[in-house]
Amino acid sequence: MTWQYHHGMASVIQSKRDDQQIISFNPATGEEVGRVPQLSAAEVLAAVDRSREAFHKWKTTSFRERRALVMKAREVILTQLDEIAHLISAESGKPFGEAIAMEIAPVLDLMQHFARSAERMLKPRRINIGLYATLGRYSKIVYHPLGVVGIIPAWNYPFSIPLGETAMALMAGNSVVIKPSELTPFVGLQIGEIFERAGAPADLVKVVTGDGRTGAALVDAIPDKIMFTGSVATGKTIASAAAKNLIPVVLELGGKDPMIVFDDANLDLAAGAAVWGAFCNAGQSCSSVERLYIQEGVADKLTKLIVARTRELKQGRGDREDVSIGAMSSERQLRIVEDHVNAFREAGAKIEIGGRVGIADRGVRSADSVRSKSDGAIENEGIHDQLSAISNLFFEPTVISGATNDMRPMQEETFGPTLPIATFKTEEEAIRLANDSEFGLTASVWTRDYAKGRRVAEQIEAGSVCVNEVLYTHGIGQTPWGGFKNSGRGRTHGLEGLMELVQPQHIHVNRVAVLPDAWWMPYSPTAVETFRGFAKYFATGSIRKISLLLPQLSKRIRELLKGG
Ligand code: TXE
Repeated sequence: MTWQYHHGMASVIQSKRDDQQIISFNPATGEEVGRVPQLSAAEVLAAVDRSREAFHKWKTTSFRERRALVMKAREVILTQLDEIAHLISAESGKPFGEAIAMEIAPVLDLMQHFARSAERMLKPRRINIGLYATLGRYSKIVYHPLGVVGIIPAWNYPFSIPLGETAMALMAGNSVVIKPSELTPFVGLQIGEIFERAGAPADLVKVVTGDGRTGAALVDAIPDKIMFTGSVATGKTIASAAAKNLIPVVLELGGKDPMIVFDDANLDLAAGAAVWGAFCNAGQSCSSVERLYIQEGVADKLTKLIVARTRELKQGRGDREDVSIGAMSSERQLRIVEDHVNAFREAGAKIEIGGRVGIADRGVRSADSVRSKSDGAIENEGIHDQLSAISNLFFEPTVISGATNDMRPMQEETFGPTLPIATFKTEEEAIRLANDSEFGLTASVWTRDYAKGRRVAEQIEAGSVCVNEVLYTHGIGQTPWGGFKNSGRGRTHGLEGLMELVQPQHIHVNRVAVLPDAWWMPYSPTAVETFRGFAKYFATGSIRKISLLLPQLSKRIRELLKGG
């Protein structure tokens, strides 16, 4: 059986699985994108075995060869730019333009950066070993690849996240097995095809499709590293499964990212940033603005600016170029957003705009048109009884005022197009409210006082904090990405991310290997006196003090030489 894109209306439920296959749907239209196999544990194990064979050849390649492959893959992407963007849009629901801006352009930049810089970043380097150097020794670090890197991404950035990690892993000399999200399997397969078209050796980049069971099988197949993006719950499951075989894991687990606006900020800019930061990718970004804290004096003004900008946004199918907000990627995610908005309402917060499932009047399609089309499609496909239909997967961009941290949705990740607003009086209160969360991925601080901005940024418990910017730093592949607290463990991107994909080896050389070391056996009263000297003089790191030890040291060496 071939697994190809398939067109035809089916349902607005985006992903339906059985034991053999996964059906991928366009969440904005209900069209079936195609079907892929649900691979078994045995098939995943075989893929990892083949990947390991590919690794043994790839690890011997030069940086030049690796660079050539990654740069060629970039070219392949550029020749298919619109096609890839449409596929990303079709499987995830995001606007086509956003797929180019937020996924393809940043990952192309990441690829060229690591293709050009990995050799320098992984160059063997000498370590300053202090006084040990006076004994004629030196140390250096060399970096070895790990082996097979298993990548388990989510559906929200189905192209840029796994592709960026793949490019970095390859530059470090590893092979890769990707298990794409069951909501976006064709985007995952596309990554494999890109490397195939770029001339990658067989099995160097493998893609295994399936749901969480396939992901679990990948962990159990004992790759040499797991790079995971997804929920805290699944992150914990993967970390504990990986621990059985001591497989190292990098976890990127989302966030509840705060944006703090002080009263001296440029409010026009802050309004635009809050709207983009909260609603980009329909809010389904781990670093999207999930909580907005505005200093009391400017809260009303900024809220009005935000509402006005939100009113201007068009929502609809991702393949339209004038659409800013697409569909949610799955019904499950839509239901979480609905639940959180209802919880805000019940807790007494005010819905300033939005708040409903469907597309508001300003949108480009009405909810009814989506509903009738998809209902018809279900009948046509004859799978009505297998798939539970919902009207559509759009949720209006929603601005909520009067939020407080004790409201449940101010603590749980929403991952949707909501912008809850709370207020604060002082700098200390803003920091306390921002840090009152189990998450700590990113944050942003808005002020014209840069010293204050940096001071506040450094007190926020988050892996990346922007001053007068928001959300986009995942797109700067040169910088490390990862979270504090429950937002994850380890880093992707940047030097720190590249270090996750290598095994450092320490090489220690004694260039004057003619005398025994004073700490060798047999021990004696002279030895013990020398060891006292190590503690008192050598361990100070001072050349002057170590010189006081020299008579005792030579006595001890003579003793060892006589004994030998
Ligand atoms: O994630 P899951 P879901 C958050 C967001 C969202 C929630 C759930 O709040 O509502 O997570 O999203 C694979 N062993 N984020 O259900 O389940 C699965 O097949 C191995 C934040 O999509 O974590 C998919 O490929 N793999 C986030 C991937 O894990 C398993 C991005 C993610 O699925 C597995 C997305 C298992 N036992 C959601 N079970 C972020 N960090 O940005 C599932 N998978």
